[in-house]
Amino acid sequence: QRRAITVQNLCLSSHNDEVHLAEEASKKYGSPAPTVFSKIIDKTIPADIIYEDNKCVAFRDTSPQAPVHFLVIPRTLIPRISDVHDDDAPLLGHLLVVAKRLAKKEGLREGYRLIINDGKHGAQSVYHLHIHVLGGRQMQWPPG
Ligand code: TR5
Repeated sequence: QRRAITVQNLCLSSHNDEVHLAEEASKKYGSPAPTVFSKIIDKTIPADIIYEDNKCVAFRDTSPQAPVHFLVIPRTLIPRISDVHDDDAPLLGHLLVVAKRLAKKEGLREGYRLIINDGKHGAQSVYHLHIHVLGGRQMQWPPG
């Protein structure tokens, strides 16, 4: 009983941290300052990059929420999915195809989940569009 409460509290606190982080990040939305993902793209900070081409980069999330958790991001800065234009469709399609290809390469044969968080209510914490790819365990529904 005691252990269950502790684990539940831990989950709750990590959930709240994520939401808090997202709230803080939303205040900086629109700022010209490069995000941490721009620095990963130009390699001024290190990341565990698993794929890159002329349109996108994929790297492992430093706070994995599943045995396999990586992000696929465009090289060009689109802050969030709600900012995309009609002519971004080929780029978005490319990101999805790359996500699918890498999921296969990572051995996610039983399925996986793709997530795009948008803005404050979507709990987005980095304002550089990214697709989360999570797999290697059973996902639950609905998400929190
Ligand atoms: O909440 P959203 O959807 O915006 O997701 C942002 C994701 O970026 C979170 O899952 C973070 O764990 C992840 N993240 C944050 C940083 C980071 C990262 N993944 C890889 N490498 C990272 N570096 C070097 N620095 C971060 N601040």
